[in-house]
Amino acid sequence: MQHFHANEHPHRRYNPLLGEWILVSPHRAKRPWQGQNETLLEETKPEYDPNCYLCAGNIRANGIQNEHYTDCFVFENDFSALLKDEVTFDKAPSELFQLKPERGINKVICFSPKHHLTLPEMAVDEIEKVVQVWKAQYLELGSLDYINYVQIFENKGSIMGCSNPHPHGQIWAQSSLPTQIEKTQKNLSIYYQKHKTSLLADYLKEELKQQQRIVIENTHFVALVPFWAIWPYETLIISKRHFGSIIAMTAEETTAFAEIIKSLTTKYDNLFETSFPYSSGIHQAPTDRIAHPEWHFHMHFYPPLLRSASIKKFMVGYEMLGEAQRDLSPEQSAQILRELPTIHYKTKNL
Ligand code: H2U
Repeated sequence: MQHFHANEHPHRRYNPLLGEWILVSPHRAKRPWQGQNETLLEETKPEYDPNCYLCAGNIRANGIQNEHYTDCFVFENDFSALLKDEVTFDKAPSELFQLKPERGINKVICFSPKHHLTLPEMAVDEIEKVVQVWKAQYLELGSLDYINYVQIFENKGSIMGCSNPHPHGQIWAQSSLPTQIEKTQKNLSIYYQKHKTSLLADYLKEELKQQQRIVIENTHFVALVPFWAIWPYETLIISKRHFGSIIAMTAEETTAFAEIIKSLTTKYDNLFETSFPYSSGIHQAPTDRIAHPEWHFHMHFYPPLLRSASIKKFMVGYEMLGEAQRDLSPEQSAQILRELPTIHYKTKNL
């Protein structure tokens, strides 16, 4: 009987943040591919697009004019998924048909007035301004009495369902903890009560010791492929210091956070020499006016691309019915990302 080797034998790994298992099949990474092969058109975009609803001074779908902004611009989503209005509700509780009203606010943040840029192509001080806006929004929305959680995220690329290439992200603030946050909070709390330490601080210490899944590191943050990653090039940015939310970040940490976002997303673009699509988002303490020593600031990047600018991983079949599965090991992905340059491919010959 062969002895188990994580690079050769199928195995399951545990995600301690969500309390879920994933299946890793490293022996399958070399299988031939005869499936979908989409072609991506990378057209050059103008710095200003008169037809873009996010460009400065342009008119949005509902007739409102955007400010003539010069760095970031925030507005309330004209097609919000959540509404601020309070409603009366007197439906009797039912075990199998549970329902409750949900209040919230949705905002859109333009990262830059320059239509043709994306985060990796922006300067660190420009990304830092985005981080400052995230801080201000977390504070402003989180201080509303009916807002208990603020989800900051970016959907990048049409393959992720993003409706416009103009650099932008979104914020959804709401009364309840969304499912992913509720699960994460439960697991962080159990760990904190047991060990009196932060789960992610302990995890990061071990990752820095093992040096197998680190992609990039600076004085205050580490970007790594988590041991339990499900997307081929999924990463997690973790703060080295244990703090619960973006408002606890010092000035130095804010700059370091902007720097690591730029370096990581540049590596992503360099991987297949394309504007790398992903959904990314910050996970941090709820704003429910309760102390949350268990929370540890982190940012997830979930990119779908698998083997080229056009071939993505599908979460289908067994993954919809059983559990998430990957072929390329997180260690192999981390090595590939680690070895990529932090100079953007579009600028290397300038
Ligand atoms: P996505 O590209 O990730 O879909 O985000 C764009 C958001 O912008 C989307 O939620 C909003 C959409 O509702 N939007 C406006 O608020 N005003 C507009 O004029 C068009 C789109």
